[in-house]
Parts: sequence; structure tokens; C-alpha cells
Amino acid sequence: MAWFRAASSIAKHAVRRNIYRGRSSYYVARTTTAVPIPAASRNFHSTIFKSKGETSTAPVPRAVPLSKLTDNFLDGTSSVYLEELQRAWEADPNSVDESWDNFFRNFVGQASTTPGISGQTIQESMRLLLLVRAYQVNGHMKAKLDPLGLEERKIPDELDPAFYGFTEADLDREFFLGVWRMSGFLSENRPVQTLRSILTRLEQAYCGSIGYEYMHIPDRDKCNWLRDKIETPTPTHYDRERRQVIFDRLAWSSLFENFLATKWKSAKRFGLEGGETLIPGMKEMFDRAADLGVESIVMGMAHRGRLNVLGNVVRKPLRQIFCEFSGGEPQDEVGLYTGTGDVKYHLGTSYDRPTRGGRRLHLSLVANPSHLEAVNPVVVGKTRAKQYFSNDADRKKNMGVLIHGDGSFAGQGVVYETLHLSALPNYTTGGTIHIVFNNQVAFTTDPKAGRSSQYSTDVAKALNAPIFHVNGDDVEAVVHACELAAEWRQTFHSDVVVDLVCYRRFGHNEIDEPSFTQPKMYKVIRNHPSTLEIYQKKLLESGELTQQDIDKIHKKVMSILNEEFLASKDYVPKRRDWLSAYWSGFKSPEQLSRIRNTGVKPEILKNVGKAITVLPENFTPHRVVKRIYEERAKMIESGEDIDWGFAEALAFATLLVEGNHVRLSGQDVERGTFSHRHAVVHDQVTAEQYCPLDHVISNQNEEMFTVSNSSLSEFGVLGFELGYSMENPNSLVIWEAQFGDFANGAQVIFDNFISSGESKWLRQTGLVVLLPHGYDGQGPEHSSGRLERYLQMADDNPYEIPVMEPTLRKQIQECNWQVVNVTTPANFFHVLRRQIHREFRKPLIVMSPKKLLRHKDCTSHISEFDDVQGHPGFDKQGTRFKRLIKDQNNHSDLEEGIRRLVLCSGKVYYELDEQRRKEDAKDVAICRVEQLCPFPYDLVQRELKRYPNAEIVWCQEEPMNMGAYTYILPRLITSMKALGRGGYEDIKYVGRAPSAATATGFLSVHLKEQAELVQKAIQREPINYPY
Ligand SMILES: Cc1ncc(C[n+]2csc(CCOP(=O)(O)OP(=O)(O)O)c2C)c(N)n1
Ligand SMILES: [Mg+2]
Repeated sequence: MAWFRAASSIAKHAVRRNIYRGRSSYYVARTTTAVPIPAASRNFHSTIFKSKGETSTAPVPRAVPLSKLTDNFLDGTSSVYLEELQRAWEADPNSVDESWDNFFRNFVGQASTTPGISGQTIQESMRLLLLVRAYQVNGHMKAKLDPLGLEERKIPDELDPAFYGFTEADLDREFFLGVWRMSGFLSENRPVQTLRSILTRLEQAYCGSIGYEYMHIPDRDKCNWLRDKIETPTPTHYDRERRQVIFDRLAWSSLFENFLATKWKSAKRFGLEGGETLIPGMKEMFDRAADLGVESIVMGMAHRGRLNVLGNVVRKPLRQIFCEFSGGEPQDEVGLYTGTGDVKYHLGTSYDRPTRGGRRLHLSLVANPSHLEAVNPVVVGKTRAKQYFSNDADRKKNMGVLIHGDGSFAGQGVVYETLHLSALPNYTTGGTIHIVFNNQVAFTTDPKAGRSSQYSTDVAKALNAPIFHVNGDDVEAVVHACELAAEWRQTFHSDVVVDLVCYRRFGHNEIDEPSFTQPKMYKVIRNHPSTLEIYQKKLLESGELTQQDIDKIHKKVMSILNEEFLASKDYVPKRRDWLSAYWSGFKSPEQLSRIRNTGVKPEILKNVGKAITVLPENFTPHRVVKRIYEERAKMIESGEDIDWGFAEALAFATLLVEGNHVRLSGQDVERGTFSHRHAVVHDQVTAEQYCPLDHVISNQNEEMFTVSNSSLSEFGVLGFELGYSMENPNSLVIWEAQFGDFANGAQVIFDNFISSGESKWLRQTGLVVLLPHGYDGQGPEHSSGRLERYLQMADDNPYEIPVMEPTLRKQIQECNWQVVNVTTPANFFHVLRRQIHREFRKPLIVMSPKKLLRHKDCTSHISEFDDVQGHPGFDKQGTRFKRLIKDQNNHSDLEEGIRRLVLCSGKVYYELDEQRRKEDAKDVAICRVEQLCPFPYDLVQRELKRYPNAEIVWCQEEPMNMGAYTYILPRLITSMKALGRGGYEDIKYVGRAPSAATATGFLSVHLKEQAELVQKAIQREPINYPY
């Protein structure tokens, strides 16, 4: 082993150097002011093909006896060591390690002058080994990746045999290369070969149309697996039959774009001309994946080539694509909800596709916004949910595939955030296949200005994903790389990247002029034959297709395209396809859905309450956690003082008993940022973990309840949970921000998916987002949670009171999302359960508390959770979530003596109530708006009527330009006007003054501000602010 280690460490050293050099020189070569690469260094690489007459600067190697070894790679000590080893081996071959036995058997004891292997010295072996390794590590630097041939890369010196002292004279000498436990060129059982044939095969394997990057993977088995595939004795060859299929697929891809281009000359379609091999590549990848057990693929991609993928890979009916392209609006059943729609290259869809192997593959393309790469985590989350719901425990049946642009893959942080989830137990999907559609430009930006790394795919190296760079003009190489990616994914269950190096035949879109910014590139592109032409020529030359065969395929494709085009004129888009199998029976916004009871039978509450407060025998929890669980046990026993954390656990447990899946993820959610949850308990002696909610029903699937600390990402993890929530409506999926303020790292997911996804793409989600917040003096990023942002995105009309039928939930169905700021544990319990107990799904934003988690008054009685008639909260429908909590002073329906009605939301209620008690201000009523959005007009109006003489005040802790004020104001005006109670000037404001920062950083200032606002809300004198 020692010998091997020594060699590999030398090799590693060389590798590092190569990477460093390679990178710097590559970067230089791509800048306009680059120093030209000296001719000598360029020619250097052709040393092996040099004629004998040419000189080489490299030293001429001579066979050196072991005892005289003093070359660069082995110092004197090593050679003495080797000599001793050799002596020991000669005396007894078993006395040395197996690797040395192998080594000496091949090299020692042969006269250096005899032809063939007999002349091979140890240093030659070492050097040859380094040369092979250099190809494995850096061969991709010499691969012919750029179809346009514009790429100027300095080929690393390490790929030149002369660098190792080999000359022309060595080319026909035979060498043995065997290394213990290696695959490919270096495997022991490879026959002896001439240096020439070794080099030829190395060049073919590593420097052809595919550049393999995999030596960064720190796993011998994985590297050997790849070497076995790459370093085959002969290059891969597709037979005639396969080539015909590949050609047919390439023809579909190319002619589809041509067809669109001729029919809609001035339309933007973001075609993939220049990279048409994407389609045959994907199809072959999917066929291979299906052969290896994949049954369903979730895909995500941006604009480029999306229509082609939809038509040719997903098999969305072409007539439908053409109809949409002509601007055909969905003509759904009259009056049905169709949302705002989206541009054609954002739409998602799903179909079953037959594969070459005779199987069926379910393909879904997730709808996505313009924001590049934002769909990545959504796709991965959806894939994971599919795996859960199809019992795909080894993750071989469901797979995610993401197609990226080169610019966006390198530039967008969410790429890394998503990759970073790939090996986490509760987020892994057993590997995503990434295809980078690398057209070597991003809009008008060249790679040299767009990224600091050599390749756009370098980020994936951090996750040890293999990367196959492939020349997009070589369709067979593309197919090979795509198939290999599928095989990798099904073998190692981890991410893999295909970097499809192509070009963009037209501008960023078809009506854009690319020569403004890339004149040189486009001069080359104008004269560059299409991939189809290149392949046609190749097949004609090889005799595998005749001109007649080719014409026949062209004719077939064109006639189908034309037929579909004609049919598209009469095509009436079918009923919306937004309900996938799991969603049948769910209601769209215009279908009536009744309010359901969310109270739970007392005996069920008791039973699950007990189940989730028991820890196993011989389990040693932390003493504080033990106390918490004992207190919870008391709460369920007595039914009193149920706190926030336990109410949440009861909501989860009751949903689980009812057969729903519950998943909660986010940073530190297992314990809870504020130590209130303790969903996972840690044994203080053994460090074993126990999750009581995993034991609510007998033989509970361990994933049925999932609570998981996530990576420290907002964008990636929220996107993942959103995708997860979209798969099956019978799942309560929750993402909790550490603090609500940090959720803005995931703003793209809120803006473009959660708040507007249903409207744009008719896809529902019941995702719950918990945003802990609270003004308690912890500074600007730990107070506000940015409530105003979520309210500002609500789409309910502030000047129209909708029909507020008490038994129906049409108002919520019609609104894009719900925003609540709940103040009691029981109400939190009901709002969570309500998400599932309804016939539609709506996102829920919960401005969750910090202080209320332990506030002595913030507790609920069990009677607020059950559905017993006569208990608090029980009405016609049973017990349910309260959108507004009226004043607690048991006021009658008409209270003319109340001088002020303070409307507020969240924790400030408790402070106001305390102040009122302190001042004995019985003539002030305080109502809590628990559901801010959609606005509870009916209940607010009920309270306005109850207090006909009261001054109306909105009280909040946030600065005036934040919080709920700007959302509440117009809706309150509308409510008041409708009752003849005045308008804008009659609504008073109590809260912090407008501010840039969300809160002060000084605790003393905070306390002063807080005391002032609470006092002001209760003060005797009229408020008179702002009018
Ligand atoms: C997050 C985001 N930033 C900017 C844009 C605007 N934009 C649209 S396409 C594009 C270039 C994308 O380049 P690349 O990823 O290489 O894809 P290509 O268009 O070349 O296929 C840009 C910057 C966007 N859509 N999303
Ligand atoms: Mg690009």
C-alpha cells in the first residue's frame, strides 16, 4: 500500500497544480487582452506525433537501475526503500504487500535492453501512471467541447508525454500499467500495450467530444465505476438501429423549431437552435432511466427550448402548443376560473410517455416563473413528495431532472442551495440529473464576464457530482453522456451534471440582434451547419442512411407538424388539467366549499395527547425537556393551560390520526428556535433521539410525521417545501423561518409561486409558512417579520365587501392566500387543522409569536379544542378557527357606553389588555383581528355595530409604514362606510412612527416606545391621530 500511497500523493500534488494552472491560463486566454499562448507550448502537445527529426525540450529518459534512482518523483530515501523492498520480495514474494508483489512481478528482473515491456523502469512506470492520471483529471481541458471552435484553452502541460520524458522512440515500446484495485486503463488485468496505443485510447476517451470531470469525487468505487465506463478498450459505438432512432429524434427537434420559426416569424419562443441535441439527449436519458426502473420524472426548466421539450419530450399535444402559440386563450367551461394565465413558455404540464423499451414514463414539467433557477427546489421537493406517496423507499422510481442555462447555473445562488439539499436525509431524492444548456452566452453577456469559474458547472463539484461536458454538435456523444448520467443516478443515487456545450443560433430571443454584442461569434455561427446537417452527413457517409431514408423522415415529421397545425385552428383547450389524480374532488375558487368543523372528539384529543407526552422507558431526556413533557401530560390530563407548543403538537397528532401526512421543516425546527417545541427529544446519556409524534398510530410510517432541521437556506428550503406541498392535498406541509425577517431570502418563492401560482398556473397549495416575530427589543431583524409584505400581495379588493355567507368560505377561496396573526393556542390548533379540513387548498402565512409561546395568559382550555356542544367556540358548524376574537369582557350586542374600540392583532393584545386592567378602563373594548387576510368584514362590522359610539383605533407595534396598517385602513374604511360610521378621518392610529428600520436596536428605546404606544391606545383623551 505504501507504494501506492506515495504515488497517489505525488499524483495529487500534480493534480492540484494542474487545476491551478489550468484555471489561471484558461481565464487569461478568454480575456481580450490575453497574452497569446506561445506557439512552442501549443506544439508541445503534439510531441507524440512529432517526427524523429524534431527536438524536444524534455529530458530523454534512460533506464536506470533501482539503486541509482534519483529522479524528481522519488528521492534518495525512497529509492533505498524500494531497493530493500525488492530484495525482500526476491527472498519471499509474500513478505511484501500484495501491491508490491504485483509491481515487482511485472517490472523486475528483466533486462532493460530487451524489447517490449522488458525495458520498463520504475520511474517510467511512475511517469506513465501520472500521465494516465493527468488525463483522468485534466483530459477534459483538451476535449473538443466547443462546436464553434472558438474556445481558446491552454492545454495543461501534464497532458504532454514529453513532460514525463517520453519521446517518439518510446511510442512503440510496450508498457504495463496495472495498479491494484483500479478500473479502466490502470486495471491489473489490462494487457500490455504500446505507449502509442495507450495514448491514442487516452485521447479518444478523455479528449474527444466528451470531457469528463470526476476525479474530484473522493470515492474509489465511484471513480472506478466511471473509469470502467470511460476507459473502455474501444470507443462506444451505436449500431445502425440506434442511429436511426437518434436521427429521427434529432429531426423532430430541429424541424419543430424550423416549423415554429416559419409559422410565427416574429414571435418570441426562445428556441433551442444551436442546441437541438438536447431533445434526443433527453429522450435517450429518459429511456435509459426507465429501463433502470424510473417510472416518473419531475422536470424543471427555464424558457430556452421549453416548447420543444413540451412537444417532443413530454408529448403535450402539438395542436395545443400551436393553439396556445397563436394566442388561443383557454376556452374553458363558461364562467370557470382560469386565473391570469402565463406566457406560453412558462406553462407546466404532465403526460405519460411510452419509452423505447416499451414502458410508460410519467413526465411532469413544473410551471415556473421568469426567475431563472427558482423552480429548482420546487422540482426537488415535488419529487421527494412523490417518493413518499408512492412508497419509493430506495428512490429509484421517481427522479428529478433540471435543465439550466449556463449563465444562470453559474450565477444564481439557489442552484447551490438546491444542490446542497441533495444528500440531506429528509430532503434527498436519490439524485437529480442536471442538464446545463450551455450556449456559451447569457443574453448578451460572455462567460468571461458572467462567472469566475472555468466552467459554468463548477458549483456542482462542491457536491462531488460528476460532470460530463459534451460537444452539442456530436449527437451521439450527447446521447452517451445523457445515458451515462441516467446510469449514474440509478447506481449511486446522487446528482450528476451534463454540460451540453452548444451555441445560440439567433439572438437571446428570435427578434433580438446578437451581433450588436457578439459579432465574432455570430460570424462563425452564420456559416456553421446545423446539428441535423452534420449528423445527416455522417450517416450518409457511413452508409447507414440513404438520402431516401432521410427524405422520408423529413417528410413524415413535416406532415405531422402540418396536420397538427391545421388541427390547432379548431382546437378548443380541454377542461383544465390542474387536478392531478390526488387532487380530484378538490374545488377551484368558483366552486362552493363548506366550512368544516375543526374541533376534535374529546376522547381522541385525550388519547393522542397522552400518546405524544410519553417518552420511552429508560430514556433520559434533558431535565428541562422532561419537565416540559410532564407539564404537557398534566395539560391533557386536566385540560387546562394548554400552551402554544402543545397545541401545535395536538394539531399535528390529530391530523395524523385522521390519516394525513404532516411535514415541518426549517432551521432548527425540531427543538424550535425558541425552545418551545421539542418535537425530537435527545437522550442525555446515549444521544438517542425520540420523536413522540412518530407514535400516534400503531405501526406509523416513520415519515408520516416528519420534522426536520434544514440547511441554513430560505430560498432553497421554502421552495422545496412548496414543491412538496403541491403533490398531495392530504398533507400539512409547513416551513418555519427562524425569524420571519429572514424569509425575505426566499422572496422569489413568495412573490412568484406562493402568492401567485394558483392564479398563473391553476395549481393549488396548502403550504403553511410560520414567521416567528414580535416586538420585544431584540433589534431590527428579530421583531417585525415583515407582515406588510404578505398583506400587500393579497389580492382581495379593499373597496368591495364580498358575500360573507357564514357557512361558506368563498371569500378565502377567491383570495390568493391567507395571512393570520393568532393569539391563542386553540386558535393556532384550528387554523392548522383548517388547512386540511376543507375542499380546496390555500397558502397560509402565520405571523407566529415568540413571547406568546410562554405568556401566562396565552393558554387555552381543552374545551376550545373539542367539538362538544356548549363549549366555547362551538357554533352551528362545531368548533373552528376564529377569524376575529371579540372583546373578552362579555359585552352584549349593543354597548353604547364603550368610548373606544381598539382593533389590533397579535401579541400587543396582551399588553393592551394588561394596560386596560391597570387603568381599569372598562370603557375600552379590544378586538383581535386573528385573520388579517382575507379581511373578516362580517366580524369587524359586527363589532362596529356593537360599539356605536366608540372611537375606532388601529393599534400596532410596527412603524406606520409597516405592519398591517396600510392593509387594514382601506378595508376598515369600506366596512365603516357601509355602516354609515364615517371614513378615513375616523380611523385613528396608534403605533410607531414611520421608519426605515423595522425596530430600534436599543432595548431602552424599545421599552419606552412600547410603553407609550400601549398607554396611548388606552388613554382617556381622544387619540386624534393622524387626524
Ligand atoms: C433571476 C433572473 N434574473 C434575470 C433574468 C433575465 N434573463 C432572462 S434570460 C437571461 C439570460 C440567461 O442566460 P442563460 O442562463 O445562459 O440561458 P440562455 O438564455 O442562454 O439559454 C436573463 C439574464 C431572469 N429571467 N431571471
Ligand atoms: Mg446561455
